[in-house]
Amino acid sequence: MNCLSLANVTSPGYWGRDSFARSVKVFHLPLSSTNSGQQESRPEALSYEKTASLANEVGSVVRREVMEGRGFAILAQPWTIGFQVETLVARTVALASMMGRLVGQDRGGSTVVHVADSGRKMEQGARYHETNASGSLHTDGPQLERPPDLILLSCFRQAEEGGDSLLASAVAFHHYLQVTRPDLLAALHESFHFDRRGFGAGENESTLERPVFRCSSTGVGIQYLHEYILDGHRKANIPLTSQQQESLSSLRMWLLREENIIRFRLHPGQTLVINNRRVCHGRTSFRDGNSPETLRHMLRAWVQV
Ligand SMILES: O=C(O)CCC(=O)C(=O)O
Ligand SMILES: [Fe+2]
Repeated sequence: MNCLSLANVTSPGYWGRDSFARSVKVFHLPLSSTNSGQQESRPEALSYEKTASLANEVGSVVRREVMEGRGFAILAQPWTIGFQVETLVARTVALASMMGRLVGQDRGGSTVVHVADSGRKMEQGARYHETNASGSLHTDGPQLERPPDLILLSCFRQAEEGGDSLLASAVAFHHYLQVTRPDLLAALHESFHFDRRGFGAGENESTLERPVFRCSSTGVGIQYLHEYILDGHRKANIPLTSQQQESLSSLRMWLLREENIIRFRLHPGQTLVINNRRVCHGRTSFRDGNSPETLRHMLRAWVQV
C-alpha cells in the first residue's frame, strides 16, 4: 500500500456531508440559449469559437475540481422547457469529448445510456439504470479491465419525488479505516472476484479479479459495487473469507451513514461529472408522476481521460 500518506485529511478529496460551507457549487458554462421559449426542432450547433471557449472552461473545471480537487463538479448549461432529449445527448457527448474518450457501456458499445424507470425491477433481471431503486453507492464499471475514469450524469427531467444524487469520498473512508481497522483496509487491498456482468465473454471469463482499493502516485483508487462482488464470488465458487466479509460490510455501512454523504438534486440541463476512481455515487429511490414532465430521465456517459 503506497497510498497511506496520500489518503489523509488534508487531501482536497477528503470530505463528508458538512465539509462544504454552502450547497454544492454549480459551474455555469459560457453558452447562451438561442431559442428560449420556443419549441426546438434540432440541437443548437455550437460554433467553432463557442466550442473552443467551452472546451477551455470545461478542461480547467475538470482538472481543478474533478481530477485534483474534491472529485466531482456540476456543469450547467442554459436550459429551456422545449429542449429535446437529443439536445442533451449531443451536449453530453460534446462535453465528454472535451474531457477524454467516450467508452462503451455494454457489449454493443453504447456510449450514452438512458437512465429511467422502465417499470421492471432488479429481481426481474432489470439493470439498475432501468429501475427506480435507490441501490447502494458504488463506482461504475468495476467489472471492466479498465473502468471509466469519469462518469457524466446529465439530467433531462426530474422525478415527481426523490431521485437525489448521492456522493461519498473513498479517500475519507480509506482514512477512517486506516485509523480504526488497518487489518480490514489491508483486506480491501487484496483481490476480490467481480462479476463481469454485461461484459463477460463466456463462462471462463465470467469474473474479473481485482482489489477494491488500488492506490498509485495520484492517490487512493477504488472500484466497488457490492452486488457484483457477491455474485463474482458465487460464480467463481470461492467463498469470501470472514475478514473479506467484514471489510466489505464496513464499507457498505460507512456508505449508508448520512454524515459521510453529500446529497443534491440535479436540475434539467445540469451534468454531474464524477471522478470514478475516488468518489462513490448513487441516488435515492424515486417516484415518477403521471404526466410526461414528471418522468425522471438522466443520461449516463463513461469517459477515459
Ligand atoms: O440515476 C442516477 O442518478 C444514477 C444512476 C447510476 O448510478 C447508474 O446508472 O450507474
Ligand atoms: Fe452508477
